Amino acid sequence: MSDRPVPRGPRLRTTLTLLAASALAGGVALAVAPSADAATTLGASAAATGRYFGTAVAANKLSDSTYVGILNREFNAVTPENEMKIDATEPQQNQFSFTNADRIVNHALAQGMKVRGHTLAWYSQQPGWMQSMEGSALRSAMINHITRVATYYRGKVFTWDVVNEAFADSGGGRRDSNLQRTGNDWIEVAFRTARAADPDAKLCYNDYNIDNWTWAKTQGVYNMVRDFKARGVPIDCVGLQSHFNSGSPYASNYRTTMESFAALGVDVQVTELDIEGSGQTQATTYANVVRDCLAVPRCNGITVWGIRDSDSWRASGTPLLFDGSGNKKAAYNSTLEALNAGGTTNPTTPPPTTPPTSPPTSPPVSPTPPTGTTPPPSGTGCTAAYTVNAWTGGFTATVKVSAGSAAVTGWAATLTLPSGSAVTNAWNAQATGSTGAVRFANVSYNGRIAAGSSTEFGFQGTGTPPTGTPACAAS
Ligand code: G2I
Repeated sequence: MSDRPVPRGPRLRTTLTLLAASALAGGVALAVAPSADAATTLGASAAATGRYFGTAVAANKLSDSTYVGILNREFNAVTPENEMKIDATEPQQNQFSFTNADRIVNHALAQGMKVRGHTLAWYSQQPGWMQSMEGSALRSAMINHITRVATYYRGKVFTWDVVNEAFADSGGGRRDSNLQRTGNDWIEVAFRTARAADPDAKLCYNDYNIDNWTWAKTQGVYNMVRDFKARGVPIDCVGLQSHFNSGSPYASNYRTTMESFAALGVDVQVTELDIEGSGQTQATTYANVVRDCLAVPRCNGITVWGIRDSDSWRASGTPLLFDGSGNKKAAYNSTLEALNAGGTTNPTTPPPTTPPTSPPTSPPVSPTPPTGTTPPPSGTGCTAAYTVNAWTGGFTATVKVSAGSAAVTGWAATLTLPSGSAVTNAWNAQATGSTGAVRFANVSYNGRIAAGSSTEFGFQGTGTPPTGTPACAAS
């Protein structure tokens, strides 16, 4: 038993005791025995306030029994450290590789852990083919990448880092990159594309050095999020990476940063926590971070960027909670103690598609229901169903092409755009025309659809989207 006061509400863990069959017969089914024991693992303790405590995981360490032992015991969320990055998931254009990411996702889901997806759009870790792209081709490739990866992990990833590290280290403005040079709207297009691909995932902007409220970079990101919320761009969350060291130390205004973002109507997550140092100094800083998150209801959880010091990208700074042998450090104990002290409850956050509390100044962007029809169970040929995600001045659309009772070996869907609108790019289909009636034909790898099966393609456009059911012709 703990000598702490018995906590209230969700801190009160209960033990359900099934009584003897005779008691059941007498109508007393269950006895609820309160237990005030402090949780003994990071994940269980965080869960008591509705939060998660996660770690970055590397697929090639899943064969290390010490590593996996700590992972399974302590954590209830994971972030693939490198395996969902663009170079890992799309090494050749339009050839997707999910093997290593799936190893982590499957392990996590089998253990009942949540998965944070990291990351869909980033200036770094781009595959060679993307590094050499620019302009509308790159914009189109980004949209395709986000669509394909977020669609693949729909239902498995609870939060995506949609855009990573898009702000410059100083000055509060954007970082130059090939993505930035496609146009300042690339970030909002990335978020809209991610929302269309996975309407249920929480969508985050993630960055480092946005922990200190007084820094220009923090203010730059804050202003972007405020603008996005005002215009109805679908952003749900800000990820504070929180890589702390002497050059970027933890500051006591960290809680102010969290509260300020939360006040804009987004959640905050501590996404890549590590704190260089050792001993009690490091332990105190870890506890401060935990207390700040627990004080802010919209702080969903904390992820540390690795398990043992030897697993860290900054191993020489010994910034994690376990030493190289897997022993708990002082920082582990202070973290668990701070979690066990409790705090505000993180409410079960509403699904991202819930309308915002204050109406955006531009039309809502939640995906509209498909206007097409579900393919009939019988009949040859093909049918097409259409989902659109529109904002002022543009849209992305997804079209599901389904075969009837016979396989098709080729298809084309036609949509008519309103006057003034134009298709700017398409993925998984070849567009003919860009205004008026636009025909989207299959590409080499998706022409064949088995009987009763379907495939999807997408396109992006300017102006207002087409309405009505696309016409579908099979060949
Ligand atoms: O740099 C620390 C983090 C900053 N925020 C974004 C995170 O995604 C980033 O993580 C680090 C990983 O911890 C490193 O493991 O990102 C680095 C760059 O993507 C990762 O390093 C890379 C090396 O650069 C590659 O040479 C190596 O092949 O790790 C790869 C896999 O070990």
